[in-house]
Amino acid sequence: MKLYYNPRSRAAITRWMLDECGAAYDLVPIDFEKREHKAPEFLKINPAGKLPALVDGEAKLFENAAICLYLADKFPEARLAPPIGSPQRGRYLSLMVYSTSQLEPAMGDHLMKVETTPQRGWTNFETAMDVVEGELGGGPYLFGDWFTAADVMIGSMFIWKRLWGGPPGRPKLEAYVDRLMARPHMKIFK
Ligand SMILES: N[C@@H](CCC(=O)N[C@@H](CS)C(=O)NCC(=O)O)C(=O)O
Repeated sequence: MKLYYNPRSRAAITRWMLDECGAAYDLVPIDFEKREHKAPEFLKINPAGKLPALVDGEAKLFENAAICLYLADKFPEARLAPPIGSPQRGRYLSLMVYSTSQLEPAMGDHLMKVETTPQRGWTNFETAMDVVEGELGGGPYLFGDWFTAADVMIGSMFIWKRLWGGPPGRPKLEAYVDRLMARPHMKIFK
């Protein structure tokens, strides 16, 4: 597999996921300054011209949530996803999509100090944090003791927020970030 990569990008999330899977992969550096992510060859892999992008043989993938879903299913031995047919699968899929469709834009609004209007399709960040705290329950992860790809996707958002700077957030979510950052494969933005 080839991960098109820049350490200062969301491709760090994919790299973390690949390492949690125990996958073998090569990094293909992409230089944003040189606009390599807009080059015709790269657009054949990700037509949106963004990182991350992953190539696995004939398969070309973009969007972190899709890539993490793909990897979790490709490496079942890593036990990073409830299998198809298991009762937890629906909640897992929902959390994976929630991470990019609601949590990420809500956090983006918050960090950029932009008002969140419900017509856009996502909630404000306070509500998103309520949702994640509720889903975490007693933790330590979103599925109790079981670390899954949903923790990679949802947790990455809060890791990113911490790295962005600013005052610490809610204690329960900060403790979650501490646990995630202590994982041996956590290279995100390091
Ligand atoms: N929703 C996408 C977001 C991808 C994204 O915005 N990537 C940024 C880097 S973090 C990028 O490539 N920006 C360069 C650009 O848009 O020109 C995902 O999660 O994969």
